[in-house]
Amino acid sequence: MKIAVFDSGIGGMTVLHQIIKLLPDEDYIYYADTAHLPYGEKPKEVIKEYVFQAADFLMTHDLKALVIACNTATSAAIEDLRKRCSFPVLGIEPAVKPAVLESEKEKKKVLVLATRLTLREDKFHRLVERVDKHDIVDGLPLPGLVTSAEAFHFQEDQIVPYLKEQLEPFDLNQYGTVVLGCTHFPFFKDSIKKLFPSNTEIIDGSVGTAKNLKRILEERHQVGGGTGAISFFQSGREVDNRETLDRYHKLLRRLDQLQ
Ligand code: DGN
Repeated sequence: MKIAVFDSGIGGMTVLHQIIKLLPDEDYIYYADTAHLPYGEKPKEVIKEYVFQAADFLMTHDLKALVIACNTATSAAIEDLRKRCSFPVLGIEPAVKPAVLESEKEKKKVLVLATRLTLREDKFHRLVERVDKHDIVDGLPLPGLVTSAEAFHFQEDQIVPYLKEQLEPFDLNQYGTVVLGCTHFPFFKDSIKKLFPSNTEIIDGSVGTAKNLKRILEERHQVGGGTGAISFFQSGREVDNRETLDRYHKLLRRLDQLQ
């Protein structure tokens, strides 16, 4: 049985990377819905349809769990998706709670970086309402980072000018924590970190999702039994192009260096 990890593109790799660290003896499917990328600026109902299509394809494989490694897709589709699946379906959402707890201690604010859809959806507003009692959470969409990641443009000299422009209206000294609420963003953690005061903490939710997955599989006595192999799919087709596969493996190695 396999664990499937899904995203619109390469962002979910940041989650896959955390999962592999905790669960190395599994077989993985990484599914990128590249035909419909990017998700973040599209209507919720459209995203839902894309996620259902991908899940229908993934269900033809023998899955022990499906991880929606995309905040946008989780926000748009996870509740309905769970009703369609007979195995555990895990999602990811911006790590607002730990960020608020951390920032409150220092009388500082929280900045959530995510897609427009994630920031606009009820799921996010309900989460903020639950934990943000002093109105300290701000949000900022950064669609340019998704575009850059998908073009494999990670160089600081390309990213920092964009980030500076987007962060211009904000007083960066007031933030104690910055939440990476899009799975594409951890690729840019170093560039983001440099723009904030040195004691600002950068938080991302992928570790939480990986830990949850491990706990659920342990409870179901389903840990292990694999070889650590990953098969990659793009919108329903297995990737067999050597160059693309090399790029994907290189990305996972890049993440080893980042964290
Ligand atoms: N990686 C996705 C997320 O976490 O929201 C979104 C990327 C996109 O398709 N815009």
